[in-house]
Amino acid sequence: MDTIDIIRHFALDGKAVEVKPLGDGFINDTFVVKTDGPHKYILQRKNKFVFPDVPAMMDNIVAVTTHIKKKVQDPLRETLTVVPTTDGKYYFQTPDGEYWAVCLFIEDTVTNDVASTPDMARQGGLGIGHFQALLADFDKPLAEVIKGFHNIRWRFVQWDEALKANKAGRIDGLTEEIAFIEGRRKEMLDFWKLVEDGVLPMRVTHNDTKLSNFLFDKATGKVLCAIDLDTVMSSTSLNDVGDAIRSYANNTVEDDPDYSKVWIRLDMYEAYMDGYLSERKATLSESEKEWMAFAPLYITYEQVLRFLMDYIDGDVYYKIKYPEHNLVRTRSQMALLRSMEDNYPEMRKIVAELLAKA
Ligand code: GN1
Ligand code: MG
Repeated sequence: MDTIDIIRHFALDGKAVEVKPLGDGFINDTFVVKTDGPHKYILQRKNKFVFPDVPAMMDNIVAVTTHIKKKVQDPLRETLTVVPTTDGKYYFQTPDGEYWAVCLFIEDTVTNDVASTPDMARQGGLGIGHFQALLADFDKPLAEVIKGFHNIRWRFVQWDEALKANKAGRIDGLTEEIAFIEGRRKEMLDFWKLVEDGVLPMRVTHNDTKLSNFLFDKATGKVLCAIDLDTVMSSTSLNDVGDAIRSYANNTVEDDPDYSKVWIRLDMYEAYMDGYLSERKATLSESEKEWMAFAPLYITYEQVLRFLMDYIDGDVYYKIKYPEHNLVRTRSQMALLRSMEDNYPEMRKIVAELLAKA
């Protein structure tokens, strides 16, 4: 089915006149829809390989955005608005089994791939801090849309299987990368055990907090809202911080093939944490404060594992732009993790100082 035929199944205000591809997400296919009415819309084909239960995922998104809308001044701009189909569902399924969903296009906004200034990083910290704060009293159960998404114990189950299967026959050339993963296995499992044991609390989290998943207001440069709510689930709020730092505080893009350009910028880290903690400081537990600085190391490690595992599996999960893309992503994120490890004492100090600040 053509995208223009698909969009006709949604309850738009006006008639769709043009559907054009937008951006280059790794997971879904995204289009912007022009109409003869007052709004533009975002049409997405949701990746059913990544999201095995799209209806449950859409229910999560509607529940969370409905909650946020009750609390903000401008409910059409400060969170996503899911647009139902003409028969009242939050997705449309084509005869070939693909799932499509629509939300309002939020005008006069920009997204960024790399934080260009510490103030942008501070805005990002405010953005996710605010998102988590708005959802602090959300008490409905959320579906686990991707099993064990940021659960490293589950990732190791997948990893061990991937190594054993060696589907793409690539393992022989990966001695250094595999040793990198294995050498840190215990440290990462020890961290995750804190979540499993309830030492670190479960909260509503976004789970994909890279910079490009936030809209910034074009006029003010201030963060407006979190988008890409596909992975909203219960997890530790630390993961949202960790994943954000992985993108905001990287000196370059996540797949830069020039690894000498990859390092963690502490000015960006400090600014991000300043924004985040200003929203969340009062409600964080002692254990969350204690482990806050470790979060970027954990998530960057997980990302190394996921990119490398996909390379080993033959590039089945992430979209790639060239044959070695997943390996370059792996190595680039390895360089980032090394830089975080070198700077970990400094990161702890920054968090402690910000927490001590009135
Ligand atoms: C994917 O959906 P997108 O492209 O924003 C991935 C994230 C990774 C990210 C790496 C559902 O994010 O977990 O961190 O790529 N999302 C999913 O850029 O796997
Ligand atoms: Mg995403």
